[in-house]
Amino acid sequence: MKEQYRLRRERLMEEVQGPCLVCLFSGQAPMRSLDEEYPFSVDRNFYYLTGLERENMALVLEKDVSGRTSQALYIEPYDEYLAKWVGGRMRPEEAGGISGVETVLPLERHSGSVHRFLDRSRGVGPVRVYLDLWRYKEGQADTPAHKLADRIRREYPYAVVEDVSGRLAAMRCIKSPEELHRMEKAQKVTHIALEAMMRHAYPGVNERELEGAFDFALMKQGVREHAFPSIVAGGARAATLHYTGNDQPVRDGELVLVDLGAAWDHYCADISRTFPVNGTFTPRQKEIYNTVLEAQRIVIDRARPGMTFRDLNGLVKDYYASRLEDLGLAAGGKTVDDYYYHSVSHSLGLDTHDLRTDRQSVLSPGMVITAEPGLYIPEEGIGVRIEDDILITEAGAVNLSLAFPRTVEEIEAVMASRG
Ligand SMILES: [Mn+2]
Repeated sequence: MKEQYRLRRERLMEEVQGPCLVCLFSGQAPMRSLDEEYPFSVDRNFYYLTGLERENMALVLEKDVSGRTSQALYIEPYDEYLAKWVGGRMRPEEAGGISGVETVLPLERHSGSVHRFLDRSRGVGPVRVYLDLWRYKEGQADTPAHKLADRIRREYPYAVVEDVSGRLAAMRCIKSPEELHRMEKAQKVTHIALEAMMRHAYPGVNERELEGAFDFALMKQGVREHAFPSIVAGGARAATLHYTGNDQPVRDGELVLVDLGAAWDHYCADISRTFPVNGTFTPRQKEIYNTVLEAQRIVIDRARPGMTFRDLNGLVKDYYASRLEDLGLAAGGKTVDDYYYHSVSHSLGLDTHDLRTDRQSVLSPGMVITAEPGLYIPEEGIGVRIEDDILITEAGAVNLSLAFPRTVEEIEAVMASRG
């Protein structure tokens, strides 16, 4: 993997305009209460370029006036005392070994090295500092990158601060064979755990217990990392898209909608399945289920490079529109939007909602996206979503989730194998 990280850094340095610095930070766990922290989760762009997943590290890539590049990692010093409490910090040779960055320096020298570069570049013409300045929402807390951006704008007015997050998103969008391998591992462990959960279902089971059955089956495989908090929603609760209460009993005759996924080396699986808690679909449930399944089949069959996310969603909406009357859902002027109110795909990778794709984003070979149509009829206590993860290739989509039970017959067969 070391070679991969090195190539990614080199590619990024080819794309940015010199003389410049690119600075990325691994991040820090926020404090939770008193002396406790939230679990640490590494900055995904930092991880993508280094393979390192420790707190308080910084990566600096430099391109000088003549176009020569150099790289350095800044890490906290190894601490024998801390090692006895929480395990040792990484030693420089270890960090260098994983990332392939040869120069590893103490973190306290980071600020000085940024200063030296900017000071040297005074008067040579435009000099740039590239930082990850992505913010999801207004008022979001400043990251070390935002703080550094403010400082540079204040103290080095001749330097131009640029946001590098878009370039990294474009790179991360296209998966390498090594990344796909990790995504396949995430699919595999998720598949095993999902079937274990389905076999654990019985009328009256609490959603929480099903969530636990999934988690237990993951941990049995040595996996603890989830792509996102599991959704386990019985009956009408399935109509709440991001329901995570997971604490109600599922009654006999109801469907359970689950949306969950493990992560393998931070690469995510994102799967939804809907199954009858008692093991057998009613005719009406089957009718709705098969409509969603057909919508998914159409999306997976037709997805190919050049299409947009909006095109994919259009396929689902057109198909549903043609079925609404037959399903008895057109009464009272109701439309598809009353029963289907999310979109069918998002990109997937190191993050569950991997990149800032919008409806106009175009599919390219090497992208991994979800295919997840749903239909939600709360007045009938029915919510169905079927979600697989697909790889876009020149020849069309490859379903990475092919092994999961998908049809009514396959799902009933898994349920029938309960002990
Ligand atoms: Mn999804």
